Amino acid sequence: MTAYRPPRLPSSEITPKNLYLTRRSLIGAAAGGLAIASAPSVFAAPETDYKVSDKPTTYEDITTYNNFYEFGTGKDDPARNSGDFKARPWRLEVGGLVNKPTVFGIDDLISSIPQEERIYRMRCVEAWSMVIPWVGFPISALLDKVEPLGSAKYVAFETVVRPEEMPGQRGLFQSMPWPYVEGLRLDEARHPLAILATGIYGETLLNQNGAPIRLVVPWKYGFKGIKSIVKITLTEEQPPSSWNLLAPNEYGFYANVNPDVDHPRWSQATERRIGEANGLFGGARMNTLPFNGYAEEVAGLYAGMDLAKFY
Ligand SMILES: Nc1nc2c(c(=O)[nH]1)N[C@H]1C(S)=C(S)[C@@H](COP(=O)(O)O)O[C@H]1N2
Ligand SMILES: [Mo]
Repeated sequence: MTAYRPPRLPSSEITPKNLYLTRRSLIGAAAGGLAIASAPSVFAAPETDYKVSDKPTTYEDITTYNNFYEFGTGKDDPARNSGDFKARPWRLEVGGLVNKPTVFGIDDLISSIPQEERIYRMRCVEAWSMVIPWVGFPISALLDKVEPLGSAKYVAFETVVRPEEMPGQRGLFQSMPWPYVEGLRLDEARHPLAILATGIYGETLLNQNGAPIRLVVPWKYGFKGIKSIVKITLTEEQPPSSWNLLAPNEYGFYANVNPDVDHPRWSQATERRIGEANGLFGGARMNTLPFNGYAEEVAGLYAGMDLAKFY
């Protein structure tokens, strides 16, 4: 099997779009059972610090099997119900405990920071997973612009509230309190693996995946990946996170992928890779790795912490 590798960090360029189109048709061909003998040269990328040898999930699966409750609670709701959502123009407000609070226009922000491609394994708390070629930039690059104060210990994130465009935020369809909120410790947010994504497979992020900008933290469960962010605030206190507010015994603030700590209602020891051939037991089941396979890079962030307590 071909090794798929994201570029060495820091990388300076996005892979040209036509390469992604080629990739997509190759991945599609692979999914259809055709030979992909020609794939290695297309996928070849420089040696990297962050290797992913898994085959990327198809663009089709990544953009049609989603969690985005602002558009409904079904996996196919976000793709079906996000057509009216307007991801441009977009303002991202970054403030709180910083020297330079700033309101960024999304396209100015994107063009001011080199975009990188990162193929990451993603793991949802419901025990399914995908491998996604994200385009984006380290959160650190944004934090450097606003200069966090020494007193800042956490980063709080907030999704847009727009009931006119988001049916899941209207009346009876409301499934949780809005806005959706999330948070990271500042050192987690500063880790080079933590990115703000603006695209997938070289394409501008689609609405269902959190356009125009969303969080990606590959060693944590998917619900930390807050979408369509309008506000980022540096704080001294640990910020709230939506799923933790809703069910604190099921979803913790840390949400690190951990096969040894089960969700109260199901095991987290194995995962089902979306799009992989269905086997005898209903899907390509694989063992879940500590920190989703990124332990070498991130375990040090949690040295001395009881991860069963801080789940
Ligand atoms: N604003 C917002 N962000 C969200 C969610 C949501 O419902 N609302 N769902 C989360 C969950 S549970 C997951 S698994 C991921 C899914 O991201 P994807 O659909 O792009 O794969 O988004 C996360 N971010
Ligand atoms: Mo999730």
